[in-house]
Amino acid sequence: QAAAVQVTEMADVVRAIKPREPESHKGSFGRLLCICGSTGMAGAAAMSISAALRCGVGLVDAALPRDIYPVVATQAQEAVYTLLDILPEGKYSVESRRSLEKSSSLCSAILLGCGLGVAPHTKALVEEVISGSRVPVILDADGINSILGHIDILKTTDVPLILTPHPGEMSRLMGKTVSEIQQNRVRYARQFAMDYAVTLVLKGAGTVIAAPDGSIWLNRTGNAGMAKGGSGDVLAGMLASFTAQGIPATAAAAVAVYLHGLAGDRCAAQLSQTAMLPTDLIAMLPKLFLEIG
Ligand code: NPW
Ligand code: AMP
Ligand code: MG
Repeated sequence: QAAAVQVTEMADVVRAIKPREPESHKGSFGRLLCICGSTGMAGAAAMSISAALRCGVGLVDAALPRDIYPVVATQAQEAVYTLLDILPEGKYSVESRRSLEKSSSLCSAILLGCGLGVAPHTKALVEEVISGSRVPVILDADGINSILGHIDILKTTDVPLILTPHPGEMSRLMGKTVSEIQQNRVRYARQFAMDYAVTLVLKGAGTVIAAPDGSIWLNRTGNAGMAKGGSGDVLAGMLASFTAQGIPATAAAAVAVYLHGLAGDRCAAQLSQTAMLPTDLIAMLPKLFLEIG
């Protein structure tokens, strides 16, 4: 029997997003740990954190290298920060590891990988987080690049995992060419999701979301104005925010991808596909949430 294929609609978004009860407090909306950013890629951290904040999460705790903290914290003032120091021998300091453990023990979801780089110390951290997390993990960008060659690490955990590869990342994950992936997007997304029991978000025009049970969500929002560095970091932050708030993995992915694309369509109408920027997607989110009510 063929697994279900559905197109995400606004009604799915409205159903999934938790109303903010009058008596609620920041603890009611989850705590997201973002392990993102590296020297030279502060922007990926800033965009993912800002996007997460604009999607309603109660608190973002961002763990990042000390040298990029000033610029990121200026962009995202609402987050709290866990500063990481790397020792000359290429390992995190003992204090950094302790702080990371504390942050991990408090959070309700972890976003891992936007602009993280693929140095040995970050690769080792990615493995540890995947195997040791007690909360859902969203693996994007260098989080995905860090597990190439030992993808079976995904099978070492029972917590929900969500991977968000673009076609280039998917081709590396599956050992197929980009054109093979692009010609069989649903098939490869479903195969990977079922083989590794993860939610797989295969990005690009017509993003495909595959659930561990093989069911598929197709997305129809979005446009080529989003084909710019940083768009994926915004999506990852949005998805992680919804996951941290308790929306189940595959629904969170469908909702985030739909709203990310819708923000893109509104930006294109107001700013042009040529001039719109990934940060404009974040700035558009409040208008979308006003419409959702
Ligand atoms: P090409 O060039 O088309 O032949 P990478 P990345 C290939 C961070 N960022 N869509 C493509 O081949 C990210 O978070 C930081 C996309 C190319 O070789 C990551 O940590 C920013 N790619 C890190 O940079 C803003 C496709 O894939 C390769 C493709 C690296 O991420 C930018 C690109 O993938 C960025 O988000 C397709 N449809 N088809 C910041 N401001 O801090 C083929 N490719 O090498 O993983 O690079 O995505 O930029
Ligand atoms: P990344 O390559 O990680 O920065 O992610 C790019 C983001 O922009 C993904 O969410 C893509 O689905 C989206 N995107 C890029 N190009 C297009 C396009 N032509 N149409 C729709 N969405 C796109
Ligand atoms: Mg990306």
